[in-house]
Amino acid sequence: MTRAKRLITATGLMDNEAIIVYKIPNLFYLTGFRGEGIALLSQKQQAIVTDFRYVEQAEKESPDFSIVSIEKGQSHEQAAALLAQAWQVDSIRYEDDGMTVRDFAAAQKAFGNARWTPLHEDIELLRQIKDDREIALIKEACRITGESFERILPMIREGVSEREIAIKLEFDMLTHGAESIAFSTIVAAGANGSLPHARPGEYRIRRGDLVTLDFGAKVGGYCADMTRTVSVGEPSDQMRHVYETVKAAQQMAQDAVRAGGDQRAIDAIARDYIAAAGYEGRFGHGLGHSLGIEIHENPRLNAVANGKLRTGQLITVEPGIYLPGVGGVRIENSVVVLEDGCQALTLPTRELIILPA
Ligand SMILES: [Mn+2]
Repeated sequence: MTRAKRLITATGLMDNEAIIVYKIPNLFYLTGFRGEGIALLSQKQQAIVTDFRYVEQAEKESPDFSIVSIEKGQSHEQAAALLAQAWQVDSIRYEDDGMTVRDFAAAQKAFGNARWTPLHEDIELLRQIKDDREIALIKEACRITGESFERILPMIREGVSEREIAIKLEFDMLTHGAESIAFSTIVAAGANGSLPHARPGEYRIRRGDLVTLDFGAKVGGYCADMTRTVSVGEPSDQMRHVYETVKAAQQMAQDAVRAGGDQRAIDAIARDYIAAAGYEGRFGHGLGHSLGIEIHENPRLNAVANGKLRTGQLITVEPGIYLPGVGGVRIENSVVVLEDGCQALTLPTRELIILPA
């Protein structure tokens, strides 16, 4: 069954209803189309409304859909409304978390008296469980990401700037099979390591610095996400202790990931361990998030999560400890949830790598 058909079944769509899709990640997921436009899906017919620039591409990428090109002066909403009329659809389900107020007003106007019902997260719920093809793409993205990390290690040494490392890392991923990078690369050295989302800057590495690298490749529209922290020269006893604490927390939490695993309880495993080691309050973000077409997807592993993991979900396990003015450590694997455990797609070692200064 196609993904569009699965969505139609999952939402119990009636004959007089259609789903309108604006969000680009949802459009790609449901249709395979990687351009811009909107989709209209009914029980019997499915179309993509786009413009001249993308018609040929849409025909290639989405052979199961009729492709409608807007005419001069016509809006996407007007073209979609004509389809709805032809399909005898008078009730529309829409992404209440994804349309702008302006799009919504334009659509309501174009569709006349149609009834509008929010989808909530019906499409995102389907996206949570990855199929074999999606897992293969994420696995490949993770493989490239891990190999790029290992290849650029020799250039991480005293005197090199965070920015230079980020550029080399991205260049390496892009020249080894990544179609693009999944998100802005983070490289944070020395005291900058206490900023979980530091932007790589002109700071030059000094002997004894820990360097945190958080980055990912994108392949076939799917993201990888990995973090490692390495030491340039011998780290201080304090940062070595921080590292070993994060490593153990990461391992324990990852070992607890399985179908049926409670999302909040898994977060608590890492959080409680870090607090008990003397770093209470120094792990100020959630343990993990899902990923796929987008770098941050549901489900999450955090202190307010409510739910249990399911087979086929992707999740990151990324505890950290951040000491303002001193530095930080984060270790992150992306894993696939299995019936009785999980499989890490991030392969490089989690042991502390001490590079020659
Ligand atoms: Mn992450």
